[in-house]
Amino acid sequence: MVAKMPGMMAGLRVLGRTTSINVRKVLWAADEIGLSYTREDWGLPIRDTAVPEFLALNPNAQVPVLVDGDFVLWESNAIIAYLARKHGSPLLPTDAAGQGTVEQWLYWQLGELNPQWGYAVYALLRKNPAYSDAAQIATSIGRWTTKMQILEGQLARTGAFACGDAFTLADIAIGLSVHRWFMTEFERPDLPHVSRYYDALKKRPAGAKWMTAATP
Ligand SMILES: N[C@@H](CCC(=O)N[C@@H](CS)C(=O)NCC(=O)O)C(=O)O
Repeated sequence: MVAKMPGMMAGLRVLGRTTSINVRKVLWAADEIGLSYTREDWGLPIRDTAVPEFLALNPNAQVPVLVDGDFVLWESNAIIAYLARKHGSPLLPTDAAGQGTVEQWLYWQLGELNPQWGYAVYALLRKNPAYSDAAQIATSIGRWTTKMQILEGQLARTGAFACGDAFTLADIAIGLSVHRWFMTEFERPDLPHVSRYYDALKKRPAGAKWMTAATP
């Protein structure tokens, strides 16, 4: 399937299924920046990425991949940073400290927060019977909760978004993670700042568009 959007720029291609949390980061960022793009469905179960045509673009066989003319980029957070930088978007501040803070939370989202939920999400959201070990579910939830409490503390400090008063790229990546937290059925501890943040992100048109149910 190829989705077309009106906008300022021609020739930008996003490869990846819309059910992927990492593809959604790119689509949300492109929408916030106001970019035109075509999207091509890749990724299981829709279209296998382990084929030479796709592997030539990303040897990891993973989505998303961005193709911007002759330039190819993979890794979702690198892609959204590239788009913001290329188009001079305030989603990525230009001062070193501001940019460093956004990147800190982007790295944290991929390297610290995301790895914790795997087992719990396969078990409780995807209902995959291969993930039915109660002890491993509990461990995953415990580690995930510890990271979400770190986010809760940060949001209590800023009173607004992940990096301060302004919405940035970090909120796209973390917002989709927070969406996953709320989509997964378990007894969540009350994290009022995370709840308030989730509500604020859903009020953004692009947030409401990409924080939708199906993220298998
Ligand atoms: N670190 C990579 C992870 C990419 C990733 O895990 N992609 C998953 C979808 S969220 C994937 O390609 N899975 C295989 C498939 O969909 O066929 C990124 O952030 O872009």
